[in-house]
Amino acid sequence: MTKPLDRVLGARLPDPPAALRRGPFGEDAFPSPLHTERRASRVGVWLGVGFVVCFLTGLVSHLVQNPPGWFYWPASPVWLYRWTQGTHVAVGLALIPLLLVKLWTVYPKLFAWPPARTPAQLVARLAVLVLVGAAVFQLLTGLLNLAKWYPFGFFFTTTHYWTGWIAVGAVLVHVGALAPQIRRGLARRGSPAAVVGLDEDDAARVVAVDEAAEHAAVSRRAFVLTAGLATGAVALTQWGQTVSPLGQVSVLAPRIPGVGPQGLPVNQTAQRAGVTETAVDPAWRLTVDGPTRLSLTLADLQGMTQRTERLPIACVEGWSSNADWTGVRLSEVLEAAGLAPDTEVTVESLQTGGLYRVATVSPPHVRSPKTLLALRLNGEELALDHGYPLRLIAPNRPGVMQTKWITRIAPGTGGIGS
Ligand SMILES: Nc1nc2c(c(=O)[nH]1)N[C@H]1C(S)=C(S)[C@@H](COP(=O)(O)O)O[C@H]1N2
Ligand SMILES: [Mo]
Repeated sequence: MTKPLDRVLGARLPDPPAALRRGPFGEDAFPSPLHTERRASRVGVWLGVGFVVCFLTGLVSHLVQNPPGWFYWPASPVWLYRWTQGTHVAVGLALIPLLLVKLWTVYPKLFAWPPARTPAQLVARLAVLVLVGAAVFQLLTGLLNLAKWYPFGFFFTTTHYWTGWIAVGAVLVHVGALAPQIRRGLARRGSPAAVVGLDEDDAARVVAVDEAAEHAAVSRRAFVLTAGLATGAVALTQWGQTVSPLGQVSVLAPRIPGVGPQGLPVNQTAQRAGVTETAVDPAWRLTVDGPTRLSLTLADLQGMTQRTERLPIACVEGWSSNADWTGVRLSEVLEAAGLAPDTEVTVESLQTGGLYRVATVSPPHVRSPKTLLALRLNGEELALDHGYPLRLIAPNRPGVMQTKWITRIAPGTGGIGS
């Protein structure tokens, strides 16, 4: 066989030190009938689909929170973001066992020497390195974010977003570079040579390896079953964050629907936001900076027409929960201040720091009759932790943009969502 890379490099690559090729790093460590192109390709398809789903749903979430000029995000259906973000987190978690399974099926290849025999192989192996690195990084940081544990020194959202692009790019290079192997692996049994132009030797080798694996039928079935169960179990523990009956099994879900003050989980508490005194101060007012400047007391707001809407809080961390919210329509408050009922506005919290103290409400959401400045939750006055005295609740919007402890509304953009 010709070895173009060897020619470029002059001599044969030296073997790596024997000390590094021992135990789990040896080429023949963990022999298994499951180290086949067939297994690797099939698991790879699921993994690839999962990563693309995570990428697209993640992109949606990023665009909603950092909308460029061309981006339009509607106010209905009210459950859309709840669904895309729930999918993002559930699929991401299910990918963790799936990635481990995939690494297992290709284990011997990770330590193959020489690392590449052709430039194409070199690209493919470098892509694998980037791919595995980015995939592990995404799944790990995503998982830690769910647990609200930030041992890393960077801002989660930005890093997770950009690494998503790297991961998806590496998936594309990987699939492109390994297209023949993947096609072979996905082909019906018995016809690998016919699928791509393999030479006789390679074809015979692939058939032999795959047949040996297929004969280990119990092992194969057990493998598929175990991988499927592990992946499903992880997904289930996450869906419990959204589907109440599953709350019981949601060991990986830090928040459970129905658990929290007024039957709703709390993300940031009033204590941590530092608003325990300002929020209950009788001097609290809602200021609206319109042509008519409004300064409304709690009683003023309670005296306006009250509306009730059933809307979810859909946190970017994947948990979500429906609740009945009662309060005044944002558009009606703006109209009272002389602002058009679809003016883009910024809502501002009593909170003095933090990334989510200010948020932009874009025209589709300002216009929506379902967008409320809520005073009540599930039939009771808002709990302090849920944003007393006044919070925003709008349809089809990430939890981070449902600002609590509101004290001021002004036209224009600011904070998250602008
Ligand atoms: N002022 C302010 N509002 C905020 C936050 C915050 O940190 N500060 N957190 C947001 C996040 S991340 C979520 S998920 C929702 C959760 O609302 P809840 O705590 O009432 O369930 O509130 C949002 N509103
Ligand atoms: Mo959130």
